[in-house]
Amino acid sequence: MNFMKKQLVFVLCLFLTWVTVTAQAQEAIPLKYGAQRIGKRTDPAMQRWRDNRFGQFIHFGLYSIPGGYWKGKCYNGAAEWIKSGARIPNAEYEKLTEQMVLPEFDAREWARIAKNMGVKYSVITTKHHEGFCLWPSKYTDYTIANTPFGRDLLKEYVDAYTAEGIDVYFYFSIIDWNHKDWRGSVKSREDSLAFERFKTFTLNQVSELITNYPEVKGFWFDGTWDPSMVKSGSFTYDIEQRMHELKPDIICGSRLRVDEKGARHFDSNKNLMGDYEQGWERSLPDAALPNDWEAVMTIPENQWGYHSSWKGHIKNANELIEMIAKATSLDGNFVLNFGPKSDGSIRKEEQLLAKQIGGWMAKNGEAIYDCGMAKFKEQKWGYFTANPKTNALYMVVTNHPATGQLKVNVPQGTVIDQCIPLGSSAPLKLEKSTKNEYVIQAPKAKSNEIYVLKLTLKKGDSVGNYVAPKM
Ligand code: JFZ
Repeated sequence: MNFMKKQLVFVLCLFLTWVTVTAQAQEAIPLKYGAQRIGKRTDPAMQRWRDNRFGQFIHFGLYSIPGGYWKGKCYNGAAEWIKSGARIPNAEYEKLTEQMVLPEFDAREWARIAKNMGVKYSVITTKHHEGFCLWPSKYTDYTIANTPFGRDLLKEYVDAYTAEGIDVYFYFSIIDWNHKDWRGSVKSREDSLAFERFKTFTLNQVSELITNYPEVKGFWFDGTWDPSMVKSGSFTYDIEQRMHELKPDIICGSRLRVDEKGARHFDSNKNLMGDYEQGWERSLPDAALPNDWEAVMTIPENQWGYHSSWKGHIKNANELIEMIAKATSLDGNFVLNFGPKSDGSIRKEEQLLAKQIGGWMAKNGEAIYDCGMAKFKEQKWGYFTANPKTNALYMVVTNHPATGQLKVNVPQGTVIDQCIPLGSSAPLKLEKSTKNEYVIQAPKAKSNEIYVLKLTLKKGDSVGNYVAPKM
C-alpha cells in the first residue's frame, strides 16, 4: 500500500510538471509593450553595426571637472556619480557650468585618437544622470550653450567623427537629477503629474537629437531601473516608436526597454526588447548568445567619467585586445570607454592605450572587423574568429605555447591548406598529426605579444557559424 501511494505521488508529480511545462511553453503572456520583433535584425544598418565590432565610449560632462574630488576629498565611486556620492545640492553642482571652459578641446583630435585606435563607432554621453546636456537643447537651460565654452560640443564631435568615417551613437540617461519633474518613484498625484511632464520632456529631447544630428546611427539608453520607470508601462515603448518614426533604421540596445509588467531588457516572454543585448557592463559572456550583444568596458575597474586618481587594477593593452578578440569570437561587439579631462583633452594613459591597441588593430584588424564566430571550438591558445564573406579563419593567439607548437583541433574532414601570420607573407610549417589535429610551428613571438594566424581551408570548407542574416 505504502509503495502504491509512493508511486501515485510520483505519477502525480510527473503530471503536474508536465502541465506547468507545457503551459509555459504554449501560453505567451499577451503584451502591448513587449518586444517589437523576434530574432535578429537583418537590415544593412544592423549588419554594419555588427561588422564594426569595435567601438569607443566617451563619458564627458560636468563631473569631468571635479574628476573624483569634492572639497578636497577623494570619492572612489564612479566619477560621473559624484553628485550623488558627495551629496552635492543642485545649486552648488550647477556652478560647475562656470568652469566648463575647455581650452584644450578639439573634437578632431578626439576623432584622430579614436581612428588610430581602430574603432568603427563611438558612443558619447549626450546627457548623463546629472542632466547636463552637451548640446544646446531648447528644452532646458542646463546645457553647454550656457557655459564659457558656449559652442555645440556635440555637433563638433559628430562632424569630426563622421569626417573620420566613424559612426556616432548617443548615450542618453533617462534619469535626470537636475530636472524638477524627474522622479525615481511616483508616490503622489503631484509626482504622477510631474512624471508625465518629464516623459514629454524626454521624448522632446530624443526627437531633438535625432532631428538636429541626422548622422546619429543609434542610441545607448541608460537609467531605466528606477521604480518610476519599471512601473511606467508605455514610456520606453513610446520612445522606441518615436525614434523609429524619425529614423526607421535606428539602432537601440535593450537597456532602454521595460515592458508593462516591469521586465527589463527581455520582456515577460523572454524576448529581447531592442536590437542587441545591452546588459554586458564590464563583463563578457563565456559562450555564444542567441541575440546580438555588446560589452562596454572601463580601463580602470569602474570609472567612466574622468577620475584624476585611478585606483586598483588598470587594464593593459593586451588585456583589452584579448577582450576584443573574445567578443568577436562570440559574435559580439566591444566598446572601450574614455573619460576626457576637464580641459577637454584626453589623458595620457588613455592616449597610450589607444595607440597600443591601434597598432595591433592596424596589423590584425582583419581578424576582428566583419568577423564573428568560427565553427571550431575554442582552444587553449586563444580564440578563433571567422570572416564569412572571405571564408578566412583566424587564430588569435593569446597564450603563446612554451613548446613553440600550436595544436589545433578541427572538425573531422577539415583540411587546412595554409597558415600565415598576419603581417607576414611566409607560411608556417603545418603538420597533420592525427585525423583531427594539426600542429603548427608557432612564430617566434615575444611572450607578451598577441598574434594572429590566418588559416586557409581547402576550397569548399566553410569557416563559420557566423552567418550574417540574409538581406
Ligand atoms: C550606468 C551608469 O550609471 C554609469 O555611470 C555608466 O554610465 C555606465 C556605462 O552605465 O551604470 C550601470 C548600468 C547598468 C549596470 C551597471 C551599471 N548593469 O546593468 O549592471
